[in-house]
Amino acid sequence: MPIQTIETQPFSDQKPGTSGLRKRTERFAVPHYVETFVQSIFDSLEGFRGKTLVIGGDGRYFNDTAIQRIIKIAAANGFGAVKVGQGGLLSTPGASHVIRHSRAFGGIILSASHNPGGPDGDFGIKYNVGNGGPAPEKLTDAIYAHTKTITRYLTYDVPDIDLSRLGVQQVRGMTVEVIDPVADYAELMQQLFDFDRIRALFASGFRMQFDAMHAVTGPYATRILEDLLGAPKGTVINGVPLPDFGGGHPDPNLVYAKPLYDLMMGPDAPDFGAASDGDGDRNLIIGRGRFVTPSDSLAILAANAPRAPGYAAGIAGIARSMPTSAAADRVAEKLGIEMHETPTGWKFFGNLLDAGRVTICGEESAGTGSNHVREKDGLWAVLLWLNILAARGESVDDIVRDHWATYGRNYYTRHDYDEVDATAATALMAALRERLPTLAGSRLDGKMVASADDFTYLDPVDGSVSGQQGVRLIFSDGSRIVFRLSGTGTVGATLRVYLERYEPAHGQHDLDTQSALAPLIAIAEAVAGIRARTGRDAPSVIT
Ligand code: G16
Repeated sequence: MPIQTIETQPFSDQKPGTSGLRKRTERFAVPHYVETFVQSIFDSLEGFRGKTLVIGGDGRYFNDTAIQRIIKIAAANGFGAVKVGQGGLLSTPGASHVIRHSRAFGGIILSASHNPGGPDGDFGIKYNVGNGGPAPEKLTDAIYAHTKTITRYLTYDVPDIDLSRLGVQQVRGMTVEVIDPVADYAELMQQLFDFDRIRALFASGFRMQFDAMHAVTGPYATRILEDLLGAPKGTVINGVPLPDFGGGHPDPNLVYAKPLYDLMMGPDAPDFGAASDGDGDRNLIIGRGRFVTPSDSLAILAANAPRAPGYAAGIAGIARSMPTSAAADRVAEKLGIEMHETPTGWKFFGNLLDAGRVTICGEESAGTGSNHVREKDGLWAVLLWLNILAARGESVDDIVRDHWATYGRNYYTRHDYDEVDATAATALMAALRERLPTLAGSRLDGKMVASADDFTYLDPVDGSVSGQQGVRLIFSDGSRIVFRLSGTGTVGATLRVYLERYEPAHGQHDLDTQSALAPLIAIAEAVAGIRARTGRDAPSVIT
């Protein structure tokens, strides 16, 4: 059967964002839309003939349809083999591991992460390179350039693969291996963590609830927590992945994981609560009566990592995205290790991890991970917390308080204004940028602005420069306000305002976060005119 060359036309809206191409599902359902983007990816790559491509997704609506099309396009373009998760499932960190472990050329991950799924929800396609990490900007720029000039894609008119059957099938000359999505990943986790110790913790009556939010981590968490670590059945809730995530919003934050939060703050709270998102790379950590912010979690995990066997020799360095709180910086300073501040987006950690300059990375957007893969990893964070809890024999609350007593506390919050008019949001950012030169050195509500800039990142490994990564106002007392537009929204624009204030060791660590940051919140409004420009009285989501 000959390769089919299908004529197509460029779509004007296929520019990858913070993490691949994310759009409404209905957009991806437009004829040739998926094919055009996937062919543009392949047209941007060199040297993949005969090599392996990993494919998997978070199981959302359209996952299987997209996978079948991608398999045929991969075969027609000359890939030698595809590894695909059974049922089309692979968590994002799971896919990253399979790419690395099988020395694949790269991988395609289908997900819109924490965004809702279904015909009226969102979908996404992302390409990961051979190190298992998201394509760097150079490559996403090349993909975008191809989407603007593409005229054809290659495919085969062959029957679909049976994604439910483990083992090898053929698409013309290309082998398609349907793999157990969990097996390799579970093996890796056993190398990193002290499973015996965590097993003993559960055996001693330690209680946990893990909310898989009907998303991809269900099978991973059930196998690892309940089957391998002996947590009681029912520890994992909402563990069956569903195409529409059960109608929910698979975002493990205090808004969408509210039932878990309420449980953990209630009288019958288990010892430990956790959740992950649609594709399994984000995490939410809550102890009995204690929510741990992602920024604090990064700092605490970095400080305690050597308690897990995989990190017993210590960590080389820490990296965080610029808007993430500086809590981890204090840990790095104390340990005398490298600390890096990168733009938002996991792709910026890849070079630092590959060069061995950092071991642990994290972002305020509920992502933490290490050099074990090249994606953030929700279940990894949960297991490292469990390992630390087992090793220290203290509660989450005790560990958090002890951390603040040692390093001080970075009060931190993020205010999101979702689905704002894109023109208004762009104008707000432009106005802020224009004011930057006069803001530095001025006083805002009595607070001295020590510096005001638009963050530019110089990658210390490959020398690449990424500009316009967020407007930041840094005050003389170390507090910060950062403004940026999200690169993952699918409707209008999402304005993110990040606010941070440092309270030193043995200071006041029990204030309510929003009250502690109220003066900064007022300054942010005054400086950016959020209400007037967006018409919004309050953020849509506060985390
Ligand atoms: C993605 C990226 C993260 C980023 C987050 C938020 O996460 O992988 O690096 O921090 O989006 O980005 P933004 O602020 O631009 O919306 P995920 O979990 O959505 O893949």
